[in-house]
Amino acid sequence: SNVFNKKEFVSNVKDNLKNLYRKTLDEANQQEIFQAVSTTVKDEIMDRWLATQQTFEKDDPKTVYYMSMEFLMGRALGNNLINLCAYKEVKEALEELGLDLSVIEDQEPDPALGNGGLGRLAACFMDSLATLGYAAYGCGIRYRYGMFKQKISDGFQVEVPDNWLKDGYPFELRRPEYCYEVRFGGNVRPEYGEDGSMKFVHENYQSVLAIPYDMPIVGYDNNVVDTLITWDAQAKEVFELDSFDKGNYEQAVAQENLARNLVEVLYPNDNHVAGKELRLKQQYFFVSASIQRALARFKKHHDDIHDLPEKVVFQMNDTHPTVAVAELMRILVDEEGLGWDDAWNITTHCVAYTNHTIMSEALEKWPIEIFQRLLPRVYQIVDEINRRFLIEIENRYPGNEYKKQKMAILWDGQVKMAHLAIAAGFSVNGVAKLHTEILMNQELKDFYDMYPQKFNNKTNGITQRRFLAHANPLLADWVTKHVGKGWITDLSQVAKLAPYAEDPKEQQEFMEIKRKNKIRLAKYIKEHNGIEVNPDSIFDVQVKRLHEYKRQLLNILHVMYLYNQLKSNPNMDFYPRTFIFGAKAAAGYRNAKLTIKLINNVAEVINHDPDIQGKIKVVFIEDYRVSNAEWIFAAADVSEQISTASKEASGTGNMKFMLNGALTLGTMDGANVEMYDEVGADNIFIFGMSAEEVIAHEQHKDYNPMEIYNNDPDIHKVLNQLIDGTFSANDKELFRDLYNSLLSNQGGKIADRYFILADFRSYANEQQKINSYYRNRKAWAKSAILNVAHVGKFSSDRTIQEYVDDIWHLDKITVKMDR
Ligand code: 26M
Repeated sequence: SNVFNKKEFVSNVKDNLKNLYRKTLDEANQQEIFQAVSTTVKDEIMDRWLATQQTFEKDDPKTVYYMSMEFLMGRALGNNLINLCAYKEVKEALEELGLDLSVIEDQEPDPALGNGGLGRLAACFMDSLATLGYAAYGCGIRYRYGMFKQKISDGFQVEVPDNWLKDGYPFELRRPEYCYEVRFGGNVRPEYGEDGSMKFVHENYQSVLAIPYDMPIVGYDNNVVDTLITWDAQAKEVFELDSFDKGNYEQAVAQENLARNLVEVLYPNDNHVAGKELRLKQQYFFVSASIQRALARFKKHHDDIHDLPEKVVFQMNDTHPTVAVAELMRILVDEEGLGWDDAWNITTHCVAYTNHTIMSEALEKWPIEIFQRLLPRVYQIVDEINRRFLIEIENRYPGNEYKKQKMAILWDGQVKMAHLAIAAGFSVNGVAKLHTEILMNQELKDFYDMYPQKFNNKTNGITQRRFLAHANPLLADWVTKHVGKGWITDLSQVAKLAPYAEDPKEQQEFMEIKRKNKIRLAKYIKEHNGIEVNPDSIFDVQVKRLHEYKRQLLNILHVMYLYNQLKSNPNMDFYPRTFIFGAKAAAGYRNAKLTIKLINNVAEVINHDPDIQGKIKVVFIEDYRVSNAEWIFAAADVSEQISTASKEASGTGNMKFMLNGALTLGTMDGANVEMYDEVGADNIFIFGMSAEEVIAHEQHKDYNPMEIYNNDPDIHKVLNQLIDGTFSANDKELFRDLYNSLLSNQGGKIADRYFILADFRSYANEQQKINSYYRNRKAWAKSAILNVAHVGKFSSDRTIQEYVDDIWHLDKITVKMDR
């Protein structure tokens, strides 16, 4: 199907340049051309978007509202062209004008309205929902500033604001006609009617207007375009400002400030809660607006609110939007006039909750004082939910005060958001098999005992459209050549690649594709880091947020160890290796930032040491983000997934590497476990303690890293190099905190709490196996191809179909278009 007629496309681009900038093609710069091309593509999307909306109107399908504080979308232009099946056509049309599509794509800012895994998962889910033909709205916040840009200065991370909207964003549509009011603060007063009735009146509040911006989510080759709603905040206009009325004026200024602050910036923490009041404001703001919009849509077709669960489901992406439970109750009780039981019955059939972490520092607990002051009426409702929940616990476990303490929603001066989500949600899911088991047997055991039927697993997935079709066109074509195009919407079809794994000619072709992708990345590294890397070396990659549990420190300590080995034994068996890192650290996370500095200092020393003859290179890629991730995955030989077992709920980067034919070096954690099951022990490198062993050590408090340090001379030497100036000649003390974190208990944190030293030897052993295995090119190629062939399960299409079958029960839609 020809989406664009080339001639027409070119003439539309020229028209758009004229209309947007009053310029001809020769006069326009690349950014202007990007805007004009994107506008042309958006116009094409518009017809499908309209047709999709008309289908919604006609068929009234059940709709999921995916509620998330984060959507880490990445660039839209290339992805939209892929899903419109127009990428090659447009690329050629532009070439005829002397333009390079990849240069134009590079003009687009990465919309980075998310931190990492959780936000990127939401983006993959939207892509799959549209591609599978389900009615879906993503609901989030239009942050003025997304995830910060990372600069590396003297080896340290510097955060730079991400002003992604500065040139205007072509793939969004402002919809002021669908605005809603959201109220904060004030007090609640009971008001009695003459008939003896009573209602609660919220007064003296501040309010803002929530203005939606719609972004199109283009399904693959099916005319379906779903919508990501991001909410902007605007002050309500205050009329008749009497110049003598100081109170009114101050009120108006306060509301302006509130609106501006609300959506100013994404909190750049990943798996860590800071408990900031503004964060709670953000949560309530987008949740309230989204629920209002969902109810308004529902009411266009229905007049009995009791039917809501048949048409609407709210999926809460972690606890961040959990205030939705109380907000929906508030609207049903206060505005729809329902009784409590009626409202509770509806609410608990409409909301479902996904848990993404067991890290205790990531559990959201709000001080009651803040919650009550900010959301007085919502708090009353939470209080009543809690009161009734405690009665339910009492009925189930009579006299068991301990259960009540552990499970209460309000306890110890705090609102526990996970408990609220589980008490109200009809579904509670983890994001990988192991993670869900840990939830059921450890972290949420009390809740599982009480509500076993709510718990279920939904192993994460990724979209092959972005992470293979767009990221790696060479491999995508190779796959298509062998199995046809079906994999683009049905990834299980890559299983048909398995026979080719044994074929020497295909092995060679595969390795040549990998080599070309490594050259592409090597150029990027040369341009951005000034470092020459050898495309014939093993590209060993760890890219993900920087967090102690993800153990980038284990990786770099091992690099130091290899360096020591090679220095003392220059002729040892060693295949050239390029260690590639990319990671942002939360701005206030000291050990994470210090680890970045350590990686950069180690790189500086090793990359310039002539003794090792360029056999090891260390590269820290600045500003790791969705757009450069696509190139990095395509070029990787080894994928480092080395979290302390039990800590990484799923991981999704692991799947993107596998899709691109990298071999995983990992622990039995998160979805690595299922990748191992799919690909088989011969094609993956597993090391380290099991989740069970880790949890046992945590419970028995019997781990002693000092013993390892004292008994293993290689480890001893590496740790000492943290404090002897080997990698910080000017300041021996620079890395003292990292050294201490491994060897001594400090401030409630126990020594080496992520078991780096415990796993070091088995990690080094697997790394040694990789070294030998890579020398056997055929064996390596075979394993790499088998990784691609067995990745089928890890498509987000599979994940979304499971959500639909087990939780959401959506209707499939078909969008017809006469063209
Ligand atoms: C909370 C409060 C205040 C500020 C920020 C937060 C916060 C933001 C993001 C907390 C956690 C956040 O993300 C957690 C996350 O990304 N979890 C990851 O989710 C992925 C998708 O399920 C999993 O694959 C990863 O294993 C998991 O770490």
